[in-house]
Order: sequence, then C-alpha cells, then structure tokens
Amino acid sequence: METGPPGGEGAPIEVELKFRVGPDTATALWALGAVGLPHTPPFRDCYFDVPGAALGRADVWLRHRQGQGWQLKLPHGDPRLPHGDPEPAHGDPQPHRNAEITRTPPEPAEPRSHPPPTSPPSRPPSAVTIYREVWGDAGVLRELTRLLGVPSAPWGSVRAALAPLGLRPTASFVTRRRSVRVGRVKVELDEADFGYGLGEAEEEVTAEGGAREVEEARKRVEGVCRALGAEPRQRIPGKLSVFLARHQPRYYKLLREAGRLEEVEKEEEEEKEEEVPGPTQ
Ligand code: V4E
Repeated sequence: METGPPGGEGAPIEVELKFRVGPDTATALWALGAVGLPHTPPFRDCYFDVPGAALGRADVWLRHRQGQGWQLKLPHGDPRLPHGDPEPAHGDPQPHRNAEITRTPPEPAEPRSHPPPTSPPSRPPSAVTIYREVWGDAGVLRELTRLLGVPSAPWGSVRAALAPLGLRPTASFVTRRRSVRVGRVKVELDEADFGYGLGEAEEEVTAEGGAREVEEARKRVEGVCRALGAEPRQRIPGKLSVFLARHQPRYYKLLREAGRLEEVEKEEEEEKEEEVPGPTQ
C-alpha cells in the first residue's frame, strides 16, 4: 500500500513560493549553504475534478502522486464549493448537489499585549500560497465527502469513489525533482515532462502552530527566494496551470475565470513552441 509522507493522514500546512530557475540558481543555493536532500525518483501526478470544476473553483486540488498516494490540497481556511455545482457524471444519485459546507471555526486570535495600531500594518503583497494538505485514502475520502455533501462514504478507497462521485482525470504528468534544504526551508527544483520547469521554496508547519508560525515560515520562504534573486511578489504559474493551459483550455479558462489559476503568459507558450522541431529543410 502506498503511504504519504510522515504524518500520514495528518494535515500539515504548506507555505510555498514559486520562482523561476535561472542559470545562477544552483550557485546561489550553494552560497546559501544548501544541503542536498535524498534523491526523489520521478513521480507522476494525476489530478481529478468533477464536471463543472467545483473542486478547482473552490481552490481544492485532488491528486494521486506516484509513490505517495492520494492527496487533497485545500486553502488554509475552509473552502466553500461554488453554488449550482457539480453535476455528477454518470446518472448516479446527486449527493453533492447544493452542498452546504460546514466551516471549521476560525483560529483564536493571537493574544495581544498592546492596543491595536490605528491602521493595520501594511505588508508588501506576496505570492506565497498557504494550503492545508490531507494525505491518505481515509483522510481524503473524509474531506471529499464533507466538501461534496455526501452523507456517507461506503467506499474503501479514493480510487473506488472516483466514479460514484463523478471525479474525472484533468491532468497527468511526470515531474523530476531535485530537493535541497536551506535552514528550515526546503527548495525544490522541478522539471515536468511537458517541458516546463520552476522552483519552489516551502516550509511545512503544523496546524497547532497557528498564525504566528505560518507568518514566520512565510518570511523565511520569502527570504530564501530573495536570496536566490527572485521577487516574492511575482506569481509564477505552477505546473498544473501550464499543463491545463496547453492541454485542457476549457477547464483552464473556467478556473482562470474563478481566479484559481495563475495566468500562463506567452513566455511559457513560447518555451513550448521552441521545443517543437521545425520542418526539415
Ligand atoms: C494548489 C494549487 C494547485 C495544485 C498543485 O499545487 P502545486 O503546489 O502547484 O503543485 P506541486 O507539484 O508543486 O506540489 P508540491 O509537491 O509542492 O505539494 S493548482 C493551483 N493551485 C493554487 C495555486 C495558485 N493559485 N497560485 C500559485 C502560485 N500556486 C498554487
């Protein structure tokens, strides 16, 4: 049986910033004292959503990662499915229509020893993303049924629940990943098999750490990106965005309209065009 990373079905919070990898990135990493992490074999990610893209539109990402199993990425803070969705695929009962999603109570505010300032402190905008990660069949099924408003989950695995829940594949690609650690920050250099590469600086914090730990992780992740010459305010499209823009344009457009995917600019498309061999002379 496949297992997720340590923590199994717990739900760590991933604080992550994507950046472009340039010819100087490796040198900059070693100059920062990066320590190499064990080699990760290439892995295939398969993503799934229901017709109407209710998961993606709620910023919820279901995937199967080769060697690790099922994973759900959810925004930190509870997602709410968009109204009027989704339509199940195969004339099954429609358990997830009009789903009402129960929000988890907000975290208690940090104790304050000083009166609040008259205006909130302004933090420069950042492209750091913060997602909760749920791993493993049981945890993913629990979240999926809650999100889709299904009263019971009689399935023994996510795989068995795909058809009844109307979940269909949206993307599939292989990533080659090199990982290093810079202090507490993990840096991953990814190359996807459809000709797109990027870097990610990330830190995992536990839910118990609360807002303060998330904020501290965000600063460290931004610091590493700055030291690598990247601008923490710049949003770099992820692998899934680029894959969907190229291979699933209607689904990509839906999610772009919902503000859930980054814009894949000409630049990425040009990278793709360069890879296509020209006609023989
Ligand atoms: C969270 C998300 C999507 C799912 C893919 O997540 P991502 O972190 O890009 O995948 P990957 O392979 O790097 O996973 P890891 O191994 O680090 O867990 S697709 C879109 N989102 C939301 C999102 C966003 N809107 N903007 C940015 C910059 N990133 C993610």
